[in-house]
Amino acid sequence: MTDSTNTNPAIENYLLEERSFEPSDQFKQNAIIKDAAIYETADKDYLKFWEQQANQLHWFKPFDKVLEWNLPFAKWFLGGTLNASYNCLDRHVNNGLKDKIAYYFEGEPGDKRSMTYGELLDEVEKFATVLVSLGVKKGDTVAIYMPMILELPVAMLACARLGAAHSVVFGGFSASALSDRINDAESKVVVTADGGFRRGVVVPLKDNVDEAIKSSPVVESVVVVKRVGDKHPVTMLENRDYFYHDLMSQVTERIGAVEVDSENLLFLLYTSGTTAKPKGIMHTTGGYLTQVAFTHKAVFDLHADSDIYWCAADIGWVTGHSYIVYGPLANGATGVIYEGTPDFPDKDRWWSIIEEYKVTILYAAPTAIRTFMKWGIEYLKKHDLSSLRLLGSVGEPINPEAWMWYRENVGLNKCPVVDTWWQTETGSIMISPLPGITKTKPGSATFPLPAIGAEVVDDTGKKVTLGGGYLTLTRPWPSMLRGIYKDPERYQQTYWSRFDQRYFAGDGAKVDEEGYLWLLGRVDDVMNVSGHRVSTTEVESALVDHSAVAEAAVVGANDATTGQAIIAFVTLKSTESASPEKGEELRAHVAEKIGPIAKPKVIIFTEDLPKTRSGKIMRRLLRDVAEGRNLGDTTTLADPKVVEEIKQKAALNTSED
Ligand code: 7RM
Repeated sequence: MTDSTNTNPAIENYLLEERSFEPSDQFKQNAIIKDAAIYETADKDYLKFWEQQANQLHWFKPFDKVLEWNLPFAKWFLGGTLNASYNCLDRHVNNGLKDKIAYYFEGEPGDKRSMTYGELLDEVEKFATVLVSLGVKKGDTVAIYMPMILELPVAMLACARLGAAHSVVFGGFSASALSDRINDAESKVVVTADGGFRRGVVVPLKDNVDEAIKSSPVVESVVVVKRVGDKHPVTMLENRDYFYHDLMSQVTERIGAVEVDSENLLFLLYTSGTTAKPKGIMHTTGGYLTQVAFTHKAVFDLHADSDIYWCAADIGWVTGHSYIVYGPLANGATGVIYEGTPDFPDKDRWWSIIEEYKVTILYAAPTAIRTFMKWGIEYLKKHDLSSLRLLGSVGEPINPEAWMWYRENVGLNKCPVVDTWWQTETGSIMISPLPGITKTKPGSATFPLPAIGAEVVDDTGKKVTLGGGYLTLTRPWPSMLRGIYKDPERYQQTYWSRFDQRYFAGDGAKVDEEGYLWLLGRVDDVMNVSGHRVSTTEVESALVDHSAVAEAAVVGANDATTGQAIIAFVTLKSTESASPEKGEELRAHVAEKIGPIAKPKVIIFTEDLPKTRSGKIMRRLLRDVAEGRNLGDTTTLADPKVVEEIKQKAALNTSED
């Protein structure tokens, strides 16, 4: 944890931010939560608060105990039984919402589709039957590797319906990353598609699955949704590979929701940590659903009968799990799902979607906002964005400039902006304004939500009331991770050992005079590139996996658009020589091992890497070197000057140990 102080001037600037915005009277009057007393009430008895929220769900059997807490192991709503898919679907259909739209789908090529709650339930019941016919049962883990199409939430909910866990692997991950996740979770069934569309090009998902299975013998069956069809034919292996539509057309039986324990595993989601091996984050049913439903309603001020809600994340990340699938469906919302990128066919695609579906709530990442700033407001001006009434941000710190731009140009100065801090591990939003109550400041996620304990502490674990330190969580919360799959030791070690009795989030934060929290980014070896978590160690091990590489050190350098950019310092084996082509080859190798998101933006070849006496790579120094260079230059460099530069700096910095 050597990088606890952030020297990025852009971040220092936002701590001087003095603008603030009160919710408008009109927004306040109609807000779902308008009484600030909720903070006090929740604080007085946080278990009672969560009990009340849990009781908004449908339980087959009511729980008899709210929390059992053996730090760091939590169990919520003990003795209760429920089903997540029942809560998201059957409950609404039984309450007269059968014909309400659950999702509007917009494919990248422009194809459109919508699904009502009734139709979604029907599809999920059928697919649950299909999964049973493939041998899936309660306790199993199904891998899902799909584009952003409606069959993705269908597959997730069908697993939940059976009490089986899903393990969704982001469609941008490579065959090798997919294989690792399949093996760790021991998934016998993989649900995928022939391909997905990205900027008009087919992403060959099924081909990647075929490749992954070569090193994942555990896989017995593959279900393939036809998405791209003739544009990219796939090979189907007999008695292993089945087309989704063929299996679905044979279904006559419908599977009812299986009653599961509150603590039954709902899903695994792999996330990058500080080592090369991604962690399988475990989320269970009752607590997770309780908190995603509450936060989705409270933070986005969801009026389910009139709002059109669009979370522009990918379901392959936790934001999509919680705020495209489980939160919105548990609340009976109408959502939009868009398959592709914001610049296809042109840079106004998002604004045209907002205009077309009359989107009222938009949830997006700062990196997207900064990209739109770069593209210019002419793309927004072409469209009517007046339907919007609330804007959310997630995934990384949002600089005040981007926050203001979002508020002024997308929100037309009338929409509250909620900057929401949370993690794969927290399952749902933890720090955020309540839009009908909180005075916001551009760049601050403001305060912990009701019932949440969040504090900044110094190096020794002492609470900081003004100034900077480490973000910690002081109380258990219902949607907290229940552990790391098959590795309880690592769970304890990663999150609960740095500070006594506190969850260590891995983020730096500052508290201002009014108690507002300002998140400053990671303090560990995790980079945040366009809102995606990438581990430096993971990229390093992908690089050294290449036969030409002797050693590699990877750092995240500040980047005006993507937040951080991946910069790799590489020492080649003595028989190899550095060249732009070699750099390209290494970048391609990383994409193959992990996925395109992990590709270094720049590779700097050096003869040596600066190390401490104990042999640790001096990353902070490398980051300084990287940030001192013109990183706009994406061509790979073989530059002897860098070595000199590193050496000189190292001479001044030998104390970093
Ligand atoms: C939801 C998500 C988690 C990491 C987290 C932070 C960073 C997320 C914000 C943020 C500042 C925010 N899950 N982060 N939200 N930093 N302000 N509003 O992104 O597991 O993929 O990443 O993302 O560093 O630890 S995640």
